[in-house]
Amino acid sequence: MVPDSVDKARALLAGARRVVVFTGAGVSAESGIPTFRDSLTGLWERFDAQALATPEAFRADPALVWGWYEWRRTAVSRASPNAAHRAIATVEARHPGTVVITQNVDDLHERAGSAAPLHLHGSLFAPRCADCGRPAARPDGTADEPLEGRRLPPPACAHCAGPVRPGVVWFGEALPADVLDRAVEAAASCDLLLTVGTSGLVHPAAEIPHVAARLGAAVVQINPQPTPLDAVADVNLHGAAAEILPLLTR
Ligand code: BV8
Ligand code: ZN
Repeated sequence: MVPDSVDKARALLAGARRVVVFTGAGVSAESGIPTFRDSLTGLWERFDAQALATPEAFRADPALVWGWYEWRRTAVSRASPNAAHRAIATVEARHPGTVVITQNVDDLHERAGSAAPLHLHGSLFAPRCADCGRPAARPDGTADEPLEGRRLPPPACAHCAGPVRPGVVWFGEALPADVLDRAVEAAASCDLLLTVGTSGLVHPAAEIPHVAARLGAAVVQINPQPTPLDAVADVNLHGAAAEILPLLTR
């Protein structure tokens, strides 16, 4: 028996002209990628976010931070997209003009068939020089988990020999302005925004669903837990993305 809220969400999707799908770490949870805030698996529980996801941390201990990101890149490379990523690619195929906006730094949307997701927080696969900013070679192979601080010295930039850093947006760093502008523009002009697997706590990304709601879009949230985005959601589907999203695209 499908709850009527799923029927309502399905009807909103069927009638939508311009769809935005906004995703967070929860959409990759069923691919085995730990989220940031869930108990037990949350990445931050095992490592102190402020100790690793800031420019200061990288300057203080580049090998620890590079080691952690290489471990995460390896985990993503060994993972596969799940039914949620595939259902999102189905939405894009059925609704031309759909824009996928993700806070995630993995490439699982792309590997599931999403054409060009907007990565608000960068990517594990786009390292760059911390000094001159030039793109660096995409690391290949696999790095073991840095056990309690095992360090991997970052590669040196081929151009200026500076340290190569992960191509992600750290706390205290500005989001890429062009990407954020395109994301806000998409949210402002959509008539349906699906927010999937985000705690809605990290700004300015967390503003995206609010922009859509303020400008009249319907908002459907998919998350097993309540979040601050409950306040703007027209439909709240409490459950796992890999279970619920395929119900919407059936
Ligand atoms: C900036 C890349 C200024 C790196 C990340 C006080 C108030 C407001 C803001 C701030 C504040 N204090 C400080 C700030 C600013 C700060 C911020 O927002 N802090 C928060 C924590 C309060 N923001 C910044 O620093 C940003 N920059 O403000 O710069 C500036 C301006 C101009 C010039 C210079 C500077 C930069 C923020 C970006 C940080 N980088 N990631 C990396 O990945 O290592 S953030 C990180 O958190 C990830 O990107 C992650 O995606 C993101 C958000 O988390 P979620 O994706 O939502 O994941 P989370 O684990 O939280 O939640 C998962 C959800 O999934 C849960 O709700 C769970 O219930 C659900 N779930 C679980 N399983 C499933 C599921 N859902 C569906 N299905 C399932 N199976
Ligand atoms: Zn350089």
